[in-house]
Amino acid sequence: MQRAEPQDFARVLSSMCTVPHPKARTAAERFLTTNPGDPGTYETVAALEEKAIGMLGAVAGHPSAGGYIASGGTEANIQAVRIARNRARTHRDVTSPNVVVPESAHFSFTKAADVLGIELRRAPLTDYRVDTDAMAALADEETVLMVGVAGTTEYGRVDPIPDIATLAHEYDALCHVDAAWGGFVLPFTGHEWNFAHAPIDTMTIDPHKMGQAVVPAGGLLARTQELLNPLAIDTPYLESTSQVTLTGTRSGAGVASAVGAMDALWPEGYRKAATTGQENAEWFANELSARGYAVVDPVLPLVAADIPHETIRKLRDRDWRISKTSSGELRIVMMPHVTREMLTAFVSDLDRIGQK
Ligand code: 0PR
Repeated sequence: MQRAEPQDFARVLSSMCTVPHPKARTAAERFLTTNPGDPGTYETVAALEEKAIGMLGAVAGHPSAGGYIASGGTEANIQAVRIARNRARTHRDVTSPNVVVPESAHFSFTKAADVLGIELRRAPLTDYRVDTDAMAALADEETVLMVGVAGTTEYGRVDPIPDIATLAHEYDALCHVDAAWGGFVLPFTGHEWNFAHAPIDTMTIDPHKMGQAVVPAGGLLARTQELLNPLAIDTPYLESTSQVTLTGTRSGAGVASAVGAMDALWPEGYRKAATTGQENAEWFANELSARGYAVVDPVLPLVAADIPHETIRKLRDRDWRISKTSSGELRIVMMPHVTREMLTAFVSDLDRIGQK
């Protein structure tokens, strides 16, 4: 069978990447050779990055947030852990730091722990959301950060963010929210997830996922620009005197595309994508339930269902780009390119193959 070409999303059902908005693509092409890591030389893209952070802040309920456009959610999460570790080192003399995360946290926190030399403590979940009593039981005076996920990678669930923020501050730790995927969907739901709902300190919110920007465009937001200071290192030979980013040379294309996408889509375009995605999730979940498969109720536009491994393998052989949760469930992410027609064709293939 012919394999999908690059940028052919016709059978991609489990990815968190999507077709960029046309304005995001055009903007990216214009800025392909610029480097926001050198704002003294690339002034236009540097100004665009400020605009991008202002817009991301608006999406996250805090238009005056500080931050920068990162390479993705992994970098943003690593940097959030780094801020918390460095701050606790200077403010509280913490020498053996730990970070408390939900068991559902993305594996980028495992990378952060490894790179930064901190201990990761994983709190168990109840009904796919972190148990805050369990988080409290894991915390101590060396806890520098508590993390909540707003839109988990595997089940699209939202942790009790206000409770996590309160708990974190009781320990003089920071609170980080990972809304890498959920950030552009949650504004159109009733969930309490953002800076306006809780005194959270930092957030990951990625334009290159539901934001419909090109890859790479991740977002790190901080309640204040000063919160980024623990990341600053001197840059002696550049016009700018310090840098808070993890990477040096960065993608101007990603920055420009984030602005292009948000200019075009915030808020109505994102509202439409979120609404359509949720409708598709519920339709798809019903179709699978009607066939006797156990489905995890889709709170956000993401469906996990218990489909036999052999059936998933055969669907992959039919070129469906699908993946499984760590428990082995089929996981479909209702990204903006995933249409009802694609899902209908998928269900037909499932009917042809599926030996329940
Ligand atoms: N936080 C959350 C909640 C995520 O879901 C992810 C990515 C990250 C952080 C890390 O973001 P970056 O990948 O931008 O560094 N979750 C996706 C996943 O694991 C990543 C992905 C994206 C995988 C596209 C496959 C794919 O085709 O499913």
